[in-house]
Amino acid sequence: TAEVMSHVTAHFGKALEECREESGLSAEVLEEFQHFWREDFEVVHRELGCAIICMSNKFSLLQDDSRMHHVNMHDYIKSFPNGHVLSEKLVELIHNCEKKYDTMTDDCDRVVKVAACFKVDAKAAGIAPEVAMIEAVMEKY
Ligand code: BOM
Repeated sequence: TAEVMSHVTAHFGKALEECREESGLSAEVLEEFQHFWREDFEVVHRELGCAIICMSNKFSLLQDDSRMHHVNMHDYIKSFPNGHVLSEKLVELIHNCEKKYDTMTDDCDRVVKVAACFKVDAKAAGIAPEVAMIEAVMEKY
């Protein structure tokens, strides 16, 4: 659900500042991670892909090939309030997007495509959070 997704985004987004330098993602492109979900934010920058890889690695959510670690992602989502209602759906959506871009060899380029696909599909599935929902739970993390 969008409510659970707001918690996940608030928590995951806290890792952005630790990853800014090594990813090269400027504040001009993305100031706060929750803006990822804004209607007018375009998920297109290679540096965002690099940042998502770096952030995911802080929580062991990726395998060595920079694809999602299914079990760890499942457990991570389940750790949030009502996470069990979202975990399977989220892993399915992300994996479906990974399959579409599997031939791309540059990890940062591929992951930003996967993230853009995930944003579209999460909206369609009704689990995309509003930025205001994320801001309401930011202080919990
Ligand atoms: O193949 C690489 C898999 C990358 C997984 C992350 C994709 C989605 C990242 C963008 C949105 C994040 C919002 C919340 C955190 C979800 C883990």
